[in-house]
Amino acid sequence: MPVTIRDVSTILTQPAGSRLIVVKIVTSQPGLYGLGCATFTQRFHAVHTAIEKHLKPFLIGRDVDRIEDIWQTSMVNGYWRNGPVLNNAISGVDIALWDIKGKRAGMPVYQLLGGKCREAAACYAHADGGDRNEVLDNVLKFHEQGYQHIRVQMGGYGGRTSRLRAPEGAQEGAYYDPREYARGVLDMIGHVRANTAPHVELLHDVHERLVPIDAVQFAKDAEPFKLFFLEDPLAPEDLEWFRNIRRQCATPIAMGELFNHPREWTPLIQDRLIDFIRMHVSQMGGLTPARNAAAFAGMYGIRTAWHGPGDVSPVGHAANLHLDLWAPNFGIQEWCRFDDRVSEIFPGTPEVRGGYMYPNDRPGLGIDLNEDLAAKYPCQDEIIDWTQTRLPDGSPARP
Ligand code: GCO
Ligand code: MG
Repeated sequence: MPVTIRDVSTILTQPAGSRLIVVKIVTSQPGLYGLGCATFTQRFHAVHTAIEKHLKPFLIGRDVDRIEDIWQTSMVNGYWRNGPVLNNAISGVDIALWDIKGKRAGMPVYQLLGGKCREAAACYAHADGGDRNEVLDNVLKFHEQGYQHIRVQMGGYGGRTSRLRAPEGAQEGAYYDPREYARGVLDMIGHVRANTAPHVELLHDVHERLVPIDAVQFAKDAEPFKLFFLEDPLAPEDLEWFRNIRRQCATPIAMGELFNHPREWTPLIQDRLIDFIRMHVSQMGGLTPARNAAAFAGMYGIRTAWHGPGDVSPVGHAANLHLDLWAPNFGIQEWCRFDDRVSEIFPGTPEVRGGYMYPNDRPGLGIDLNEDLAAKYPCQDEIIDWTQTRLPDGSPARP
């Protein structure tokens, strides 16, 4: 008698900044349930509706063991496939089914993927600052905490604009000056590099804030600083420009958090145009496609660096960790350091010690969810403003 899906529920909670979306699948076996991450923080209502109104009726009664069949049929059940909302909804189901399979097998999910290649996943921390000295201070602080890999930003993404030259009547928005950002950040990276030991690995996130040719120049200018990787130098809409970067410099490139379709990452992998795949696992549809992409990338000498910001739930970070412990081509893991309130809502949230993220080796993902506590922090509606980016002349820019 197969164990089947008895109920599918969506837990929406916002305990600290980001709105988090977790799917809970309750099975026909008393006490057996799984958790999955479906977090698309900017469109949480849409994901919630996709799960409750479209996936749940489709899933009730299905055999929990058939993860692949459920992933494939869920992806095409609405005929049109992929996209951030549907992928996140399916991811919540997919990751929950992997959690269930691990619990049924009495094994952590990394065992189901092929077992450990490492005891813990090396993580990178986020150092920022208003000027190059403040960034350097924060880099040194993180290094003292044991992080060997540190991302350096100066004024977040796109930097801070020192002077606005917008024309009369320009629209409101989050203004930045791409070329001022590039000049300032390259100076900061050079300063940090000159004042840290060579073994301190530096990373930087361009966050698609430069026009393509300036991104090529930025990667070339950054080459002497031997970055561990330069992230999102281009937007997904400019994928063909990766060839230009690769032809002109050896700065390692990471890309993927914005990807929602395999046709975005497969060409970059096949032509070895990037060095790290950085997809947001729930944006690509869950553990099933992430495992496939990691194995495919490994055949081309490309490593993993799964997206791991504050708008991935602790369940999503746990899924990242199981992939990280297994993948022979693991690169690095982004980590955002949840506060105690979040860890209280999600018992078993991965722990980072001395720059490494450790599993707890409980069956499944090894994480749980206190729904009563989560309910105390309902998701708040908000019109996102940081993505309303504009160039100095007031024209819209990708965030
Ligand atoms: C990163 C990402 C994030 C995104 C955020 C969008 O490298 O972690 O760029 O900071 O901007 O996840 O909601
Ligand atoms: Mg990024």
